[in-house]
Amino acid sequence: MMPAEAILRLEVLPASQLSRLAGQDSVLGGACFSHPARPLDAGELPFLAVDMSLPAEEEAICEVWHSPEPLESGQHGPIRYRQGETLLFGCVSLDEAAGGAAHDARAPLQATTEAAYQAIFELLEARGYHTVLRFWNYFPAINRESHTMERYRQFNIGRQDAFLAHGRSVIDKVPAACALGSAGGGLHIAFLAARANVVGVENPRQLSAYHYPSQYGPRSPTFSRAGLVRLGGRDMLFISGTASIVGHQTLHHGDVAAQTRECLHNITAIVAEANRQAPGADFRLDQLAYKVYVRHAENLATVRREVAQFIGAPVSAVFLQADVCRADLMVEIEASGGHAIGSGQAGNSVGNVPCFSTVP
Ligand code: 3EB
Repeated sequence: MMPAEAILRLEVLPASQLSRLAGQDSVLGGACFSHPARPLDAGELPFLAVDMSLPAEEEAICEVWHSPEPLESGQHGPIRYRQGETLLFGCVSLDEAAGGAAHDARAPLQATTEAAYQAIFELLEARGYHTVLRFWNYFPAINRESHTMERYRQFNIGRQDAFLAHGRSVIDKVPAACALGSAGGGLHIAFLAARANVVGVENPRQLSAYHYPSQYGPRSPTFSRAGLVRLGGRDMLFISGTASIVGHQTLHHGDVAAQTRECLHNITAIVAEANRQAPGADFRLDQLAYKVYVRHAENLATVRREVAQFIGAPVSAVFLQADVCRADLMVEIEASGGHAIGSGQAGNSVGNVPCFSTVP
């Protein structure tokens, strides 16, 4: 007997192949990365087109989430989404210039972020999806100062205000996330939500980000180190962007190889913590799908080598060039596991994506 199809599958493929997905019923949505951002041929499917560079030899790539449940697409204000009975994927792209009225005291990015998150929470409340598994946040010039504050810090205020406005906790029970600098364009947010309970996983090596002291900004970032959820009989883990931070401090200034190893030590600790909280799950580093953001393109080969050496097995890994949310961070790594990985043609097991894999 064929094994039951996984309720959630991640596929990574060249953007040029996106059009062949338009007819596939299983597509929830996703994000495509290229520099400059390319217009997408995704029909009504919720896909982000993010302006982000790839390693020179690779063409534009897309991350595509699939689910075998019957799915329907919809739009709620600026948000495009697609949902089944269990899962909802949505995305929103907003022009910052549109954020805030002329007399608004808030910085435009703060106002736009708050508006985007308010719209997302309204949609989730209307559709009966109360759990977000994962947010992805991308906006340009993340480390640039404007309105007397670094833009990442402006973003943190807007995000937290929207959580508070919707009566959501800003500590403990918060979703996994990442926030990266894109090369241009507006504010892009994608999210994966579920009708299931998610457990926040913290990293014993790091202070929870929602408790960061005010030296990193007037509002702490609203995210958990990872989210753990059981869907379709399988435990799944969504690991937030993970950097070279121990406690709340950046380690290994200027040493990208050491920063990469520190990221992976942190991910190892998060995986151990997840396995402790879900004893049957047995998450393993070499079974996760990774996304690696490198600040300086010239460090890419070094980061690739460190990731390959640390994991010691071929894994699905997408490499992108992006600014990270602290000026002294040179690399950030996110990961997920427990869902199926790959094209779906070779069954539902976790597999490699050869053209994007790191081979030790
Ligand atoms: C850190 O650990 C690195 O603001 O959503 C990682 C993951 C980081 C998510 C976010 C920021 C975010 O603080 C930065």
